[in-house]
Amino acid sequence: MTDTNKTTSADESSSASSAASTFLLVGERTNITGSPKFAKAIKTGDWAAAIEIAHQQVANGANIIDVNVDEALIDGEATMVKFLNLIAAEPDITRVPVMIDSSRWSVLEAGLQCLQGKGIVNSISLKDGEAEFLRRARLLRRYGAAAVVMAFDEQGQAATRDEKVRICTRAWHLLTRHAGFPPEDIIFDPNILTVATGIEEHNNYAVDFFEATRVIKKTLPRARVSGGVSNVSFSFRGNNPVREAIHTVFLYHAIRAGLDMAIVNAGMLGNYDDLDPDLRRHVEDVILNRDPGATDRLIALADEIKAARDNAKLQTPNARPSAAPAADTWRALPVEQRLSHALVKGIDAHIEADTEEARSSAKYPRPLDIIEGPLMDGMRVVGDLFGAGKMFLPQVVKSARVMKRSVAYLTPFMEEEKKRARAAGEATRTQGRIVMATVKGDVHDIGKNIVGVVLACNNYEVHDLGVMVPCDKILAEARRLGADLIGLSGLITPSLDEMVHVAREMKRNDFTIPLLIGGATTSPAHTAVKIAPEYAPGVVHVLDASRVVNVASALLSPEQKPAWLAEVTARQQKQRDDFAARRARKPLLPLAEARARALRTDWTTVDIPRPEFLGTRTFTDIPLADIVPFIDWGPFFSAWELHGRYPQILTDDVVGAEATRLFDDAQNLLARIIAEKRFRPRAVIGFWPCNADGDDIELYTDETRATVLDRFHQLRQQFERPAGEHNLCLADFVAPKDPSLNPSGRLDYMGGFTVTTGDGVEKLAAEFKKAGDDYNAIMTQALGDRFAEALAEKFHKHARDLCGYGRAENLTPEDLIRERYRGIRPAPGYPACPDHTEKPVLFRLLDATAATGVSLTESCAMTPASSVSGWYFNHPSAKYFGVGKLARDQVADYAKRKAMPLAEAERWLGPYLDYDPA
Ligand code: B12
Repeated sequence: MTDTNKTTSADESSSASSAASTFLLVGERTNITGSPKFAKAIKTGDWAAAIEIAHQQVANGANIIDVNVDEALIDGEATMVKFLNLIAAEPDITRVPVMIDSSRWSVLEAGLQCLQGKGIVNSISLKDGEAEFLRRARLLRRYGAAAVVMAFDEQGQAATRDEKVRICTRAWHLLTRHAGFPPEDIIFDPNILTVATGIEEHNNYAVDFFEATRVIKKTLPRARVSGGVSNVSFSFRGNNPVREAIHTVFLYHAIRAGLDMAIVNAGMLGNYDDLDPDLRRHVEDVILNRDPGATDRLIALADEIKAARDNAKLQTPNARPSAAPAADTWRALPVEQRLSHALVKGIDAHIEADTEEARSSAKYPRPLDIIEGPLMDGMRVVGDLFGAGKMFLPQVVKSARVMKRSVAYLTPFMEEEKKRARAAGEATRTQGRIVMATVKGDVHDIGKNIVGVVLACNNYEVHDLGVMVPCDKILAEARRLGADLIGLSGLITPSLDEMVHVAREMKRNDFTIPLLIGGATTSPAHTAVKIAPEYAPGVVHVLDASRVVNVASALLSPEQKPAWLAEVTARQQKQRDDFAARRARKPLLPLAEARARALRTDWTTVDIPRPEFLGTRTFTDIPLADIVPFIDWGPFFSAWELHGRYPQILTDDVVGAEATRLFDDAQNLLARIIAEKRFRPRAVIGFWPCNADGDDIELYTDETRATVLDRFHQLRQQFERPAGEHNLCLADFVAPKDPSLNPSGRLDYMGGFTVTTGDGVEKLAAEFKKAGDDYNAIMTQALGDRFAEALAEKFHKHARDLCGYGRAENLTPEDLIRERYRGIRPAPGYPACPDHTEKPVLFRLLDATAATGVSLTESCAMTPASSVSGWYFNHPSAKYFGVGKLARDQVADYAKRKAMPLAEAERWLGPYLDYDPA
């Protein structure tokens, strides 16, 4: 399958060698047939609850969400359209592709018509014959969608290996030869069928699936394989521990057979290695159909497990599993194994003593031998476990800290060693050398730091040039150091343009090394469409830290590189073609028409609150402890690549233990930060009288409206909305100047804010870094970001109170985090207002730099990094939305309104343009 909009399954970082880390989970909770909660939300029209379920899916780590609204009493077409349109305005959800799932073609088509990015259709099959299959496939091509192809034909469902392979092969040939389907857009579902049913023919169903998958992956190039996993364990309904074990074991073998993705309830999955060995063996006997008695044995064990659980619940309802024995037995192992154990487990208590023991032993005459021997052996284990999804990011970073301490201990001896090695003409060996930087104008580097640690753990030599690094410096350093790779990072959209510039400069300066692209604002699509064409030797987007080692090793392996890069390049070409086709298919509304569809308010009756003060107020002495209750911990775990909802994540079967350890560490550091006042947050908020002037908002010096103080410029959605929905612009939430729209001429008020955790974040992170403690350095940055976001939430609450209506709120912290209140606080750069150049106006009005110490870079990033700035809108219907793509007419009009040269406006809005600027 080719790219979608942001997160994609087929990103360049995938590699056959790391099947587990590229495997995709398709969230099934937004499927009415499998989720009673979603069914209820849809049936009762509780859209907020339905959206929330989609949110949870993504937060729980789903890479794709399956949406199915098939129900006899529901208007499938209208419901699908409504739900897809609602989630289209939720940036956290639209990050992942949508799989439109229905047994009715009309529902699939209705869904496809309103998807913004590339969609996946679940499913088509040969059930109704070849002609119908091809007709549907060709239609899907027109929408550029990928298809799940069920292994069904005119005779029915394929159950055996041979049937599955025969039907999928026939479908593949038809699709590629007669429907123009790119093979990577074909996802076969060769039917996962229920095992252990007591019927002998069913015993081999899982093995049939694995074998069919193996053949399909081998003989039908670039096709993918998927399946619905819950089916396999239906015989054990009501016994979740056994079902989980079956899913886990099944996936373990299926992924090894080549399964690319699976529809699965992530909450019903465990870790293969952590399964009780006895249960695992019993399940494996069934799944691999090892002998005819396997089913009976598993049924007997399942009954025992169920009885034991029921019993335990009766006796100790709140019992938790007993903790692992306090095992210090590893201290008795030989020193190499102790070093390796310390690295893998992230224990630094004895690392210096153990390192010294190894160094002074006759076995390691050179300190370098210790690094290249036991330490690297340990780190290799860490790298492998992380790559295979068996170790989590915080553990990796802790391992790196142990490694660093050991290396720091050895450094003085190493210096001597290096001098000698150099004198003897020997080179020290690393996997490769990478120069990394956050590009000019951008300040954030937590993601880049994480990537640097993961690479260093895998024996890459990482030269991190920091943040706001100009192109010349990146290239000069890469030359000077003889880098094998350059890696760029960026958080905000203006950085994308800077990345294009770096690529061009690499070409102009005859570089030949590959360029890696990463950071929250980057995407495989943007990399393919805008950056890769500028630099032929290879531009590769890396989605996150778990993929970077595969990418780096493929690019630095002379054997692997040509074919690997050729595949990336081919995929990028396809992404460019899809991008062009999508544009042609979905023309935007002319600006005038979009404006005619603006949100209309009855301004004579709507409540317009007047804030308690006009002008600005600065807050400098904000107790840190007062901010803590406003922290949304969810993104904290995401930053560490632990996906799930807080607090449920702490007890999650798969990541719970690691999440709890991480959270405990965070609480300890937080306590220290608060006690030592290491963060010094500041905030400034302001309110101004205003009215909307078209899509602008005019601010006045006072309520007489005699003098215009300044104006904010806003953008409007131009994509086709379903009947009855509006093409929104933030200015719609402000009473207009135009008397025909606001006959009573009412004055409105809006607010603005800048908040920051302050420069203490970088200072403390630097201290940790200097001490070789990347774990706490990254932790500090992650906490700094949480404080910034929490400050924004806290001051929004204050702003709502100042406007009156906030005082009637009675919200829990969860309600605050879920934004269950009136009013919004969009920040320039967010989807409703993607233009970062509105920040200078806001800063001027708030005198934000003087008030908070936050300043703007040339790309309008804020420094210190842990800062947020935005607006307050009070309108009762104000909501977050995405403006989506912009047509030329609007950008020209916008540039004129801002008195900004068109080319400059186009540069700032680059990723949002629906056309190629002249
Ligand atoms: C947390 C967050 C913040 C935090 C901190 C940001 C941070 N950590 O960098 C705070 C609250 C401070 C913040 C502020 C702002 N944010 Co913000 N923020 C986010 C959020 C929700 C998560 C980002 C994050 O921390 N991810 C976790 C880290 C670890 O991941 P990462 O940085 O992506 O790094 C991983 C990969 O990208 C990759 N990678 C990264 N670098 C590199 C480098 C190389 C070489 C390689 C190979 C790989 C690689 O590996 C990393 C590890 O897995 C995103 C939305 C999202 N879901 O992405 C918005 C987002 C990034 N923010 C956004 C914006 C607009 C802002 C503000 C401008 C808003 C404002 N007006 O105040 C400010 C800007 C701050 C500033 N200093 O200028 C936009 C940016 C897009 C845009 N239109 O510009 C986003 C995408 C939200 C959105 N949907 O619009 N934000």
